[in-house]
Amino acid sequence: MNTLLQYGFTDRIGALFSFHYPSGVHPARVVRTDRGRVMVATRHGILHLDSPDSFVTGDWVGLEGDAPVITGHLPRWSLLQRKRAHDPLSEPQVLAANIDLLGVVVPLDRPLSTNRLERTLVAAWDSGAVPVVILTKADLSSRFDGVVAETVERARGVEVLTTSAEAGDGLEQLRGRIGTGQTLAMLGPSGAGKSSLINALTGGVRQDTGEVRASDGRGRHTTTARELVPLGDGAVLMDTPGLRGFALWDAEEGLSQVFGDIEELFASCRFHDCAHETEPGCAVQSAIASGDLEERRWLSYRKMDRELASLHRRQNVAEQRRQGKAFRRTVRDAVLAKDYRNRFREG
Ligand SMILES: Nc1nc2c(ncn2[C@@H]2O[C@H](COP(=O)(O)OP(=O)(O)OP(=O)(O)O)[C@@H](O)[C@H]2O)c(=O)[nH]1
Ligand SMILES: [Mg+2]
Ligand SMILES: [Zn+2]
Repeated sequence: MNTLLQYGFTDRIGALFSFHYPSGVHPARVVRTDRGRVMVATRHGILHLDSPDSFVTGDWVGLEGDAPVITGHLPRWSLLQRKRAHDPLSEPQVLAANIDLLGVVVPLDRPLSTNRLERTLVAAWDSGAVPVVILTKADLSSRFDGVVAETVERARGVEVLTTSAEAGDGLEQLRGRIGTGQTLAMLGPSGAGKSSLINALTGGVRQDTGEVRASDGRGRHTTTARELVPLGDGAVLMDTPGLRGFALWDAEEGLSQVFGDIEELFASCRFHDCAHETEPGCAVQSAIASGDLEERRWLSYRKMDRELASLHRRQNVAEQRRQGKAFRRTVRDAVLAKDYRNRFREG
């Protein structure tokens, strides 16, 4: 099997390339990026190229020339992105492209972090990929009672697969979920066992793994780059560094996917502009009071909703500032032009 097929090339991708590029442009896929360098899979093997930072792991790119350069990428059918920590307004950080399945990895060697699970599911749905929850370290599941059941309940209909890289459990099922030409990216906290699972699935020691710290059970951020790993048969995995947090970027659709039941309640509030706090006839507050809606879940929704609202407010302010500057520049140019014309007339 040629290298490109191993990295998920299919007839469909071939057709997209013929549609978007003239002949003479060769298809390739970004396997990994490293500040100004990219590693790409081509029909003839792996290449390391210099490139601007506009390409991300998973991209299908066009190569041109004898000393090949990347000339562009195919439209992305899924995109995982988040808000940058220190540069909140300009651009999101794009983590990965063209993922079909997003594995939300939940380790069974620690208590479940419900908020993290919900937030990751919001981002996963929003990317355009289909989320699947992957429980890892099933051999340690007796350490904390009820995490499996709790995860299934919290995942609300998203498929949950249970695995153990150590004992070899659930590997077949997971492998069976990734079809030819499909890519599954693993997303989860450091030390969750993402790289170990990839090694178990490929039957090698391709990805470095690291012990969790004895003191608090957290990982050591062993994996440092997003990287595609072929499984053979054209199924592809993406290993990613453990996430500390995940600040959302324009993720309203993902939020509606995960919390659709809450958003449906809004229509039943007495006032159409209900803030769902102390208003009489608030459907949200009455659902909490009757036990139909868990207060923790409502607070989790509200936190993410406010985060997105504040992002948009700041984006709008930045946009207005930008437009104001452009307007002032136009006025100034017009004044200068008039001034010039007048002088010309006088002269
Ligand atoms: N008992 C047990 N330990 C596991 C299993 N999978 C992984 N581990 C251990 O968990 C630790 C962390 O595993 P990694 O695969 O490095 O975790 P990771 O999610 O890739 O972590 P980062 O790269 O830091 O994000 C290692 O010590 C693994 O040996 C498992 O199924 N069972
Ligand atoms: Mg890792
Ligand atoms: Zn209300």
